[in-house]
Amino acid sequence: MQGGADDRRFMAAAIRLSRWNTGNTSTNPSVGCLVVKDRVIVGRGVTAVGGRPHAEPQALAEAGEQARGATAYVTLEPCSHHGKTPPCAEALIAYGVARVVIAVTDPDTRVSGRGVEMLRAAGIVVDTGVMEAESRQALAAYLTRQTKKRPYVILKLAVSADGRIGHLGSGQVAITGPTSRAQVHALRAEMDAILVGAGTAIADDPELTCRLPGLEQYSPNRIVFDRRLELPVASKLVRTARQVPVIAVAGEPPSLDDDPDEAFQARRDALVAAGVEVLQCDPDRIDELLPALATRGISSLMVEGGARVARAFLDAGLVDRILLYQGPGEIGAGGIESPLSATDMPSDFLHTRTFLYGGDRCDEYEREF
Ligand code: AOF
Ligand code: ZN
Repeated sequence: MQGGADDRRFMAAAIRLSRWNTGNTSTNPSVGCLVVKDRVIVGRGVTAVGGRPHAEPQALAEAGEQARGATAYVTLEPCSHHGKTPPCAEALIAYGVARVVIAVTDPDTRVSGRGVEMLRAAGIVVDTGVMEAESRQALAAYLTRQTKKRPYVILKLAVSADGRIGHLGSGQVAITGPTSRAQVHALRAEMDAILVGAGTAIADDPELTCRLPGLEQYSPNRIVFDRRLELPVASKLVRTARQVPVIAVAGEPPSLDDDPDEAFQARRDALVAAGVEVLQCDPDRIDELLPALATRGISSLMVEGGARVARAFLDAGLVDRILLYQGPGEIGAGGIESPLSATDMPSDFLHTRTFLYGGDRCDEYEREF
């Protein structure tokens, strides 16, 4: 483990600070920066909502003259490139910082090591790898998109006490209580996109937005696997498509023989006219869809339903974290079996945390990252 106790303590605080804007700086990561002088925090910065300004200039501005000779703790290597803002490494040099402690080096090809080089060339002491694992966790969406060219994927499932996730044809079933639901809405605000299958979208008519007061503007893009473009124009998703984007993932348009009335084209035109974006990509090719989403700037994706979609993501090995909510009630015969339970977790997932929300339980499982 790198760094002394003080370094780890301040880096832990910088990581906590970075979480403030997690999910709302995309495609930029939410980075935390603390400027520390004589063991006192004199400046704090977190990447602003929207991605700019970066963390360091904000922390330095707060520290002002006190930055001279101070130590800066940064959760990601300071940038060295002239992007939309000047390089943060230059700002650290200009303010006269004596030492920079970094958790994770930046895989962005415009940076990747050059930030550290710039600082060292200016005579600044640089230490890297302090609290690296914890910071990688906090930067998981950014790092996944940068290195795997796909979004970080969370699979969320809500399962009844008798192992079912809903009831065929009867719309939304309340499996978990209000505390869990509020927590899921808070998580939605941290995600760039949320995905459901057409079956769930049609049966449940969900809105998939974040409806917690004050967080509404952070609602994720909503994606529906809708091979035949059956999402009704009157659905809540389509009716709100101009406020919060909706992407319908359609399969190949049918040939004229299969679609003599050109009904598919008509449905496509109606959805597009209502503000829905139609993305043509075979819903069975998740391995092709995810890079296409990453190219559009989506770094994190929550898969919310239903059973088939969940199974497809699991089978493709394209899930990074599983949140398994369990409610106390039973659904009974005729309910849809959960595609997953605590006893049949894929072996590469580790049980990382348990949360108790009212009468519900939520178990988190993560793949080694
Ligand atoms: C930092 N501090 O707080 C963040 C950094 O588009 P630009 O010009 O804003 O650059 C985006 C890149 O900047 C991004 O890919 C990553 O390498 C870095 N993000 N760097 O020094 C920060 N958010
Ligand atoms: Zn920067």
